[in-house]
Amino acid sequence: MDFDGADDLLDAGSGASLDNNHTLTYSAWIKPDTLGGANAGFVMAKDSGFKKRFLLNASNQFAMRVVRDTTSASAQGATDTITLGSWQYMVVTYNETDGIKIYKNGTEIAYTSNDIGTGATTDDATDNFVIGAFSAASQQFDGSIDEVRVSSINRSSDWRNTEYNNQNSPSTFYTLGSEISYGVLLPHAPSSITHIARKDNIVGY
Ligand SMILES: [Ca+2]
Ligand SMILES: [Ca+2]
Repeated sequence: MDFDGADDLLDAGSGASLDNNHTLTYSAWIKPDTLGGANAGFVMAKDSGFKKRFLLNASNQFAMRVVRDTTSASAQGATDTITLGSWQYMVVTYNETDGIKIYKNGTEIAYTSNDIGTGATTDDATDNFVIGAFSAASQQFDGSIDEVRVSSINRSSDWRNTEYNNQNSPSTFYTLGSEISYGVLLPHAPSSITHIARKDNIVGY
C-alpha cells in the first residue's frame, strides 16, 4: 500500500488481539520515499498518547518506543539506518525484561540509544492501531508499506529469517523439483504378455 506522506493512513481499530501486547513482535516491509511528515514517518503505532510507535525518525534513525508506567522503553537506530527508495524488512521485538530489539533484513541494527525503561507496560486497550501515520494529523509515512504483522510473542531468529528470506526471494528460498512424467498406468497389468486369448483381457496396446 502506498502512503502519500500527507494524509494517508490505515486505521485498524482497537480489537482485543491488538490490545496490551506487552510482549510483542511488529514487522513490515517498508519502502520510504522520504522521511515522512515532520521527518517522522510512522510505520505503525498504538496511537493515542504514543503508547507504542514504530517509525522512521529524524536523521533516518529508525526507532521504536513503548510507554511504560515509570520510564519508557525507547530504541533509536544509527543515522541512516534505512535506505530511502528501497524495500527493507523491519522487525521489532519488545518485552519488559529485554527491552527493544530492531532488525533490518534479518540483522539487528546498531543503536544510538536503547533504554529498557521501567515499570509496567502502559495499558493501551483503548488506543487504535494505525498503519502509516501517528494520527490523521501528523507524522505520515511517505512511501510503501506491505506485509504488516503483529504478534503477541517475541518471534525467534528462525521466524524472522524465514519471513525475510521467503518474502525477499521466494524463488531462491525454496526449490521445486521438475515435474515427473508418467506413462500410461495400467492397473494390475501383468509384467509381460505372451498371448492374448480373449479381447476382454487386452490391457493396452
Ligand atoms: Ca492522500
Ligand atoms: Ca481495544
